[in-house]
Amino acid sequence: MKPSQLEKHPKGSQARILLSSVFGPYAQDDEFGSRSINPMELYHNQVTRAQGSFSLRMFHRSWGIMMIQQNVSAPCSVLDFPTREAFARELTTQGYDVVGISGIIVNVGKVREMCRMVRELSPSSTIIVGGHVTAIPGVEMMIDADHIVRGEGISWMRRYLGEDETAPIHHPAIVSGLETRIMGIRLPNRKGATAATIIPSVGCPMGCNFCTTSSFFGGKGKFVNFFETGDELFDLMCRVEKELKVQSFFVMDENFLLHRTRAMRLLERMKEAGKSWELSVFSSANAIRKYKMEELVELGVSWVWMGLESEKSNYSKLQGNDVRQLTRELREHGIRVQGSTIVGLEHHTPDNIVEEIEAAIAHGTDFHQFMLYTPVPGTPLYNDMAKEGRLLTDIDFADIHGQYKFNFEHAAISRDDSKRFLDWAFWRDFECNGPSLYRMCQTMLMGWRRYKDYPDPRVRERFAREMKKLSSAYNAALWVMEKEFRKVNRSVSEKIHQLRREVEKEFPVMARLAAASLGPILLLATRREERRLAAGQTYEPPTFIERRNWEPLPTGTFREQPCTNLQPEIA
Ligand code: B12
Ligand code: SF4
Repeated sequence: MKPSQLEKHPKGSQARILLSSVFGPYAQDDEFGSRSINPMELYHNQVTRAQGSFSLRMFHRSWGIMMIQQNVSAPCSVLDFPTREAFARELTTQGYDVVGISGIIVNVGKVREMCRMVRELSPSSTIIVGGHVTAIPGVEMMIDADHIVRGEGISWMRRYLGEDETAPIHHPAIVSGLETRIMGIRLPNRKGATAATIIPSVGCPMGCNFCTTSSFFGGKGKFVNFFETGDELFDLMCRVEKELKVQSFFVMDENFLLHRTRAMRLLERMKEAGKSWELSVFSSANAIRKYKMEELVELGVSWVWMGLESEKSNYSKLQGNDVRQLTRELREHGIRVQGSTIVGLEHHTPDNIVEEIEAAIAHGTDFHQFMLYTPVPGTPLYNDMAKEGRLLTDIDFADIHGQYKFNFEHAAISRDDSKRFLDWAFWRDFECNGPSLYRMCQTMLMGWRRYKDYPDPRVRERFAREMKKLSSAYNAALWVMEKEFRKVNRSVSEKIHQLRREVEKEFPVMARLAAASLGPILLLATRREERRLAAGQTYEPPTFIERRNWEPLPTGTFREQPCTNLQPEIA
């Protein structure tokens, strides 16, 4: 929806804006749509959730609203991961003209409640709702908002404030992950220790029919580029490198490697400037195949998230590729692979699904995401299923996210069984392949052995950096995993032992010392974490408030109101 002249805010760039994500706590079952199965975590939510204390735990900020804040000249606050109380306090103390709420489909109950709170606590504010939640057909009837913004939000907000929507995009310096935790140890939030997030574009032109990000930003053939060229990206990365003291970047682009000209220009610039950066990217297998392994390695690609859909499905990105071979090759070149497998495709039956999951697991990726085949509102798949009358109509939107049960009538698999197969897939991957941390160590060692004498010093430097971790803390972790995994799968424990020996062969003093001194401490922390998790421990992100172009209200202009009603009105 484009705001017309009439829809521009009367105060333009003088309007005081609040942009908020939905409120927590998240990892619990509640009436607003929080679900314990759906914590505000990437890995523990959908990748390593069966890995117990070895699961990688961390939070990611709400980048969409951070991007919007950075690209308007109006005074603007971002409130991330608020409690309801923090949201109410902000509404009653800062005199906002505009309140923007960002959510995805599972959050619709919270968005509704936040709109209700704004109407009550800040009645003169205009309410704007954006993000994937707006893809729900008929969302206008579910929430009380003044504007519902579908698709890209920076240009919409600029138009709404009467600003230049074609102005270049300013990318904030974003620390990718927060409060990282593994094996019972919370890693310090040290400057430079975590990658920076870079968002070159949104959407994906491939247009797979189930893909919500592709359809949200225009569907097949369409996407929105924030940074068109490798030069622009390079300049941005240099700035962020300086600001955050990072050499590692999480490139948040659904199919980064698809844009080969941009990626190759970035590589040229990196070479000229001697940048030994590492990049974590999302890419389809077809796009990866457009590069030689050495090109990927020189570009710094050290982690790739790639779909592994069944060879029997007809998602075109895999055709002609032997993805298992590709995975092996990537790992042999030191590139960690995060596979993504859809469980419950149309051709799956109780008779073939186990075999299909086993085939996915046999790729031997470092990480493995499993997701249920899910018609998500707004996608072509959803529309097709609706036409066929196969959508289950009594499913709460909070449960439509692919990590619980089917939201449609599957030809051969029941709803309850969909959950059983999904849970089993996560468990089976863990049981057969071991903790992801161990698999990462394997890949790192392969990369180091292959590239430690590589002619390009940038590449040697990158692998040497990884070895610092592998020869110290990670080797101690291997010692613990070897011990703890004996009770899960003896043969994997043996393999971890072998790997540890290999690491100790490469770094005899350092690695042995680390295992002997750090290992026992890590073992205690791991066991304590296991007990905590068994007792129901969950983790929540901290609340952030960040203000830009901000001027506090002159005293007396805005009277603080008490937050009268935090009691929800549940529809
Ligand atoms: C980072 C991320 C997360 C982070 C959390 C982020 C957060 N703080 O909320 C983590 C890892 C925790 C996470 C969790 C989940 N996520 Co998530 N996540 C993403 C991811 C990878 C990137 C989001 C992003 O920053 N994109 C880049 C920014 C620039 O785009 P954007 O957020 O869409 O914002 C733009 C517009 O939407 C719009 N906009 C957004 N907000 C607003 C607000 C206003 C006022 C306006 C005007 C405009 C506007 O403007 C922005 C700029 O153009 C996306 C995939 C993707 N590529 O987008 C999935 C995605 C958003 N997640 C998704 C899902 C389903 C989940 C989970 C349910 C897990 C799961 N089962 O998959 C959980 C839910 C967590 C919860 N309890 O709420 C889906 C949403 C599907 C849908 N249609 O609702 C996505 C699209 C992935 C996918 N393809 O399935 N996620
Ligand atoms: S290739 Fe991946 S990101 Fe692109 S449309 Fe298909 S599923 Fe979505």
